[in-house]
Amino acid sequence: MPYTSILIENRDRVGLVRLNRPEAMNALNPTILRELMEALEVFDVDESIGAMVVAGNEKVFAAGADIKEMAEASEEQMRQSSFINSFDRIRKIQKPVIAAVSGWALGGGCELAMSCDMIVASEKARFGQPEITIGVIPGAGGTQRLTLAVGKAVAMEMVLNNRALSAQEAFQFGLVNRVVPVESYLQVAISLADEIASRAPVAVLAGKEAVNKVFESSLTDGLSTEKELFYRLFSTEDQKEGMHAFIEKRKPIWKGK
Ligand code: CO8
Repeated sequence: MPYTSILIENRDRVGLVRLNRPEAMNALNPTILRELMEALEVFDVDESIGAMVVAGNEKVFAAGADIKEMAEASEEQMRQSSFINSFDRIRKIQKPVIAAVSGWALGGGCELAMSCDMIVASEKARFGQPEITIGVIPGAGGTQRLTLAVGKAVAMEMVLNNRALSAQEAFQFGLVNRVVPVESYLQVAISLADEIASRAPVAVLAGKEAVNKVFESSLTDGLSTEKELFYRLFSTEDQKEGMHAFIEKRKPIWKGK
């Protein structure tokens, strides 16, 4: 089925997904979320793709869940809807996903950016959790991921009092990886993804898995997962190739196994 709310592109080894509901500030409804997750899942199993970028446009990354479609929902309808649960599908993506954010990343849009592995922000990016202004709270990880990223003090202000962060503040608080001019933010994100895609593929997946483990476990469990993944890499050809290439002072040729 052709997508109606996203645009996808292959840029060499990078799979690019652009949210495309400009008339609604890229508000997230069940269709756009389903298409986004499907596209990421297709790229995830595509051997020609090593990393992905999720972007909006210069003015808006995504202005959150679609308020117009959600306004009349009952508690039961929200519980039964696959909407928020489908958001979780991004956690199963194994390859790195970079959010390229310009303009507003609000509510579910901020949560989507934070669900990615890295964020490249344009100078015009603004991050916020304005749900309190419409009588709710974040429902797709905003209270958890935001607090882990920026700390309790800033997260409380954002969630309880609609404080939005400029790109520079988000950088200072450790929410984003880099802040670049609007003209280049998408290209910078694609180049970063491309660079990662050129690295040892099995080790890239292991690195992502190990870093993400920190959000789900005690230090003891996390260290043990990391060690296990580290040991397993010694059964890959790429580990031998990488280390031999270093010793032989040449560039490694990765096989992805
Ligand atoms: N939902 C539906 N429509 C929206 C949304 C939205 N979140 N945001 C903007 N739009 C629509 C506007 O209604 C408007 O439509 P129309 O032209 O028909 O009136 C159009 O987009 C353009 O918007 P504005 O005229 O408001 O544009 P501005 O440039 O003046 O303002 C803002 C841009 C600041 C982004 C503003 O639109 C705004 O504040 N939007 C709402 C932001 C918000 O409150 N987001 C939180 C939503 S709740 C949420 O995300 C909960 C997450 C729970 C889990 C999510 C899982 C995915």
